Amino acid sequence: MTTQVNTIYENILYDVPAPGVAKITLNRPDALNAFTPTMVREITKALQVAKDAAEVRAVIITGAGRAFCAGQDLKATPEAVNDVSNLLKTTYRPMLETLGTLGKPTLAMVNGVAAGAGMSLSIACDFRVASEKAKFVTAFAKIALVPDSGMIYNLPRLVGLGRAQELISLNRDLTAKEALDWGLVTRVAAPEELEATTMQIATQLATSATYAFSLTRQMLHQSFELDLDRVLKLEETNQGLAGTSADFKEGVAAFEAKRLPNFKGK
Ligand code: T3D
Repeated sequence: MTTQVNTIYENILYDVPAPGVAKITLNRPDALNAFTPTMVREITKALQVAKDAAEVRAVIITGAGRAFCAGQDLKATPEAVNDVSNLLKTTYRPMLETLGTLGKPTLAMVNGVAAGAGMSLSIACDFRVASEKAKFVTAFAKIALVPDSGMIYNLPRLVGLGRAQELISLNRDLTAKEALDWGLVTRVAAPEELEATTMQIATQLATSATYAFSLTRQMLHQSFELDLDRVLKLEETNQGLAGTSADFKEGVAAFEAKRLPNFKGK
């Protein structure tokens, strides 16, 4: 049963389409869901709502209509033209920080083109499930900007430096199939199967050991900056935390009883 919770938003929809799974839909289909400052603030707010809701244990971000998101709205955002740096600091940064510290798995359901900061948002999620019709376009070089919204952090981590450079500087389209081959997306689905495929993965994540997931995610991201000694220390600390969780007890009990675990994310 879908629970609609979208009355306070102008540019997005927020609903809970299945137990434990929240969905944020960028909802300016006539503008390919291009970001306005209002939309970016609303995504941040909806992410915070999902973070605070104990029953939500996975979050999907997608776009209405034929696009995922065309990046910053280049036609309708006077705020952006005046002070790009301040726009990033006051709108995009809080969105990316909230996403990065959500403590719950995030999935971009990439239904169509993801360009500029729209691509950045998709690669800031933990997983990407792409429609066969989706494509990824960095877009920044074409308008003489540098990548933003975390693209410089996330893209080389996902595809390596050479491929990141190619995508950014040559600004070539990356099809869904290529994105799968490059490890940028987790799964590609036919357009009519995109929702079901994404929901299946989201539901699996929402019933998994979410607390261990959030510790693991944090460790994976930190691992690029740490030497082996510090990684081993981090493992000792976080395994200490995971090892005292209710989910760990449940996991071991389920193993011994040869049944499926019933994880609560704690
Ligand atoms: O202030 C700041 O700018 C700082 C923040 C920066 C963050 C960023 O995201 S910068 C990057 C901004 N995004 C872009 O540069 C992408 C521009 N769009 C495109 O490259 C292409 O439109 C797409 C690859 C996204 C899609 O191509 P396609 O062929 O599927 O569609 P189209 O025909 O190009 O576009 C359809 C319509 O959407 C068209 O309007 P029209 O002519 O039918 O009235 C097009 O102008 C409009 N549109 C597409 N992207 C944007 C947009 N309108 C406003 N802003 C857009 N970003």
